[in-house]
Amino acid sequence: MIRSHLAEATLYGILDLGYVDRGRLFEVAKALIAGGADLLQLRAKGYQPSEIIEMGGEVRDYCRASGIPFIVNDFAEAALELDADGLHLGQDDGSYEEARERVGDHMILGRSTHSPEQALAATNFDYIGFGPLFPTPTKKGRPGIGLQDLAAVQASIGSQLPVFSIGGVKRTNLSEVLAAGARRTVIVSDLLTASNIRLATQEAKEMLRVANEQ
Ligand code: TZP
Ligand code: MG
Repeated sequence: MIRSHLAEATLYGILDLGYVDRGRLFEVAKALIAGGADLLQLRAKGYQPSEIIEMGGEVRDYCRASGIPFIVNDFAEAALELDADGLHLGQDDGSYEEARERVGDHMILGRSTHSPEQALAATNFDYIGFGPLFPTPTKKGRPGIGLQDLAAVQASIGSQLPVFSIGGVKRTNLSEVLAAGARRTVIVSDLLTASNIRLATQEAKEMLRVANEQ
């Protein structure tokens, strides 16, 4: 069952339409997966569910063939129609119970959290994102929450569900994020804007592998 892949997942890649043109989605998905991304999310802010459904099919098929969970951001309707493996919800996207009722028992449900309180309140989800650690153009207008709470959140709930650090994480600061207690991370812009996405993904994955070996 694809949900069990989560336990081992360390690097979460996001196909963010703010960085990737629609016409390049498939090519970029292939590069992220070739580089070692363990999960892939389709994040298409400003698009309608119908457009997300239209653009997601090819990526979903490739993820499925590669054994990589394919997660849809924001829209249960699009996740269901695409037969996605998961749905990612922000703090304003409704409760766990509503979402679970809507998508059924098998879909992975993820939640964005921005404070230790929100993280501890989200343990019924299958995974959480915790951040943004640093201010980031990918999520404009949100302050960075810093690294100081990462270790405590990881220690208190990290054995119950995967905690992915997120927000301004780059290969150049990943060692600092790992030293602060992160075990898993989302990286968006640093991978999507790299001149070689596959190699950039490999570099990040290797840093995560080494940190998790210790
Ligand atoms: N949620 C919190 S920060 C963020 C999201 C979707 C964006 C992360 O993108 P980047 O480019 O890795 O900072
Ligand atoms: Mg949302």
